[in-house]
Amino acid sequence: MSNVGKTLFISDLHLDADNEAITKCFLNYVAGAHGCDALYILGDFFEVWVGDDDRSILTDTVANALSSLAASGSKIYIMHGNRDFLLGASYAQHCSAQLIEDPTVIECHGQKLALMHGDSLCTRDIEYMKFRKMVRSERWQNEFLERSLVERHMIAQQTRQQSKEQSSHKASDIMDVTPQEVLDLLHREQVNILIHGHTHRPSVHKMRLQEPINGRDEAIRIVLGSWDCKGWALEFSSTGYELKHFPH
Ligand SMILES: [Mn+2]
Repeated sequence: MSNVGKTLFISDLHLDADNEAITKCFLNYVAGAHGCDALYILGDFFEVWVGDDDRSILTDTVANALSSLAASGSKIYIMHGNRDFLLGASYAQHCSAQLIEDPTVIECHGQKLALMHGDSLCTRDIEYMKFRKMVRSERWQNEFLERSLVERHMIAQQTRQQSKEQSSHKASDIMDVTPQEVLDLLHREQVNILIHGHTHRPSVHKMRLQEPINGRDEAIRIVLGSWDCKGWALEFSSTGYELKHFPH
């Protein structure tokens, strides 16, 4: 089946050398995606990223798979997530991909789509928002990247551990997007469709708008799934969209 005319969206694969099943699932997925118009990877592609200089069999295998997708004529875009925000231009180039900002608005089959990772919408998690602000600052990142790889891995490990412990105490609505943030984003960007990941709650949410956007009183928020026990992808084509999942 031809993939021409398809634009694909995935996120939250959390690729990790210790989880071969997900890597295999991803490699299969990419092999089956050859010829698509574009593949958008909306953050948390890798479970951890401490710098582009931390090369491994995993990072090379993934980059080669994406480069061969690019060679099939597909465009590839990568957005940062809260785990791989240090993924740099050099690795993106290795993947024949382009880094994109969060949020990014694209046009796809005549529809305007806003793309995000999703963590910036979870504003009720005040602790996390503070942490995000810190680690997204150029100063923090430069200081971090100057450390040795061993040190960087140690810090990343500690951070993940802390975040796991904190998350277990947080109410589940705190860990989800703030509805008002979603509305603000849609109005600010003047789009009726938002696609994001991060929350690991795959779904299609239809919303009624009190104030219309582009003359329409409806908006859609599509949440991608994490690849922990299934793979998830959103396919957009001229006939519409479909949020798909498939076994590892
Ligand atoms: Mn995330």
